[in-house]
Amino acid sequence: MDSKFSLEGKIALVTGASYGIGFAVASGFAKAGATIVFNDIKQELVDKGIAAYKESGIHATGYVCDVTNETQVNETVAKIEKEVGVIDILVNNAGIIKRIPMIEMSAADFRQVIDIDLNGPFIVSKAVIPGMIKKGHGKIINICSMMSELGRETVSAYAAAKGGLKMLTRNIASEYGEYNIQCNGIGPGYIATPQTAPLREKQADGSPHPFDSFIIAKTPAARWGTPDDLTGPAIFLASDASDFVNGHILYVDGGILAYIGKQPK
Ligand code: NAP
Ligand code: GCO
Repeated sequence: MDSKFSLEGKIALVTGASYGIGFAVASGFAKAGATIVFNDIKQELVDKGIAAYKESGIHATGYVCDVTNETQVNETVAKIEKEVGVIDILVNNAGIIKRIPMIEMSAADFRQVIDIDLNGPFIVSKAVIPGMIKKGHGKIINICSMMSELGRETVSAYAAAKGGLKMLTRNIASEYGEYNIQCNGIGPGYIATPQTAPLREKQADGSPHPFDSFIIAKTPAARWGTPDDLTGPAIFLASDASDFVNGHILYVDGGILAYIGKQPK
């Protein structure tokens, strides 16, 4: 049974994986036997990422690549295929959020979030799928969100992008399933990373951020998730154990989507 969850001999590309969720997922893949490749938009971040992986005993190969730049993505995928090998597992993790009330948000800001969080996964998947078809197998994991299902104030662009990413996941599954490519999503709940740091900042008087208290009340597990909470589900979706799972969004949220929320005291 263990071999079904092994990633031995597999090459995994995780986008935006110098730190945060991408770094944790890639580190989990490495411990399951995969060869790790990642990208980030700045050389200094790629260098920092390589050093961080090395500190964890992981040899990772990093490339500077902006997932919204199709020329850069195609060149980087070709370089990876030449220098490391054809990609077996792709995790579309790179993403940003801009928290601005919709009627105050510029169209440029809205477009930038859609570009990175939705166009990026399209561009990278499009570059990687031909190699997977040639190889006769592939795993694509799109990092979705609670906002693939729910809205909230100030995150209109992000919710639109992550809702679209859920449907892009289902469409890749539909269009390429016959080539033994499985495309699924992971929908993390609220995870403690730099992206959510502003939502957890202590107040001036040392009390918790109101949003922090809100999320604890909305999560049955009564805690924020950690990036490590995502590694097991990601290994499952990247491994042979999920060969008949396709087009599924696996929510790893401590139960948020199942729960109406704790009654305020
Ligand atoms: P993070 O800490 O902000 O890390 C995001 C990573 O993506 C960074 O390394 C960032 O690099 C990179 N990136 C941004 N734009 C890029 C681009 N154009 N090309 C390549 N790389 C780019 O975020 P995170 O919390 O780890 O989240 C990772 C993914 O999980 C995102 O898709 C996010 O939407 C999703 N997610 C997060 C949570 C959560 O609670 N944290 C929950 C659900 C889903 P730079 O530092 O250079 O910008
Ligand atoms: C926010 C948060 C969320 C999380 C995540 C939840 O401002 O509401 O950033 O969007 O990042 O996407 O699944």
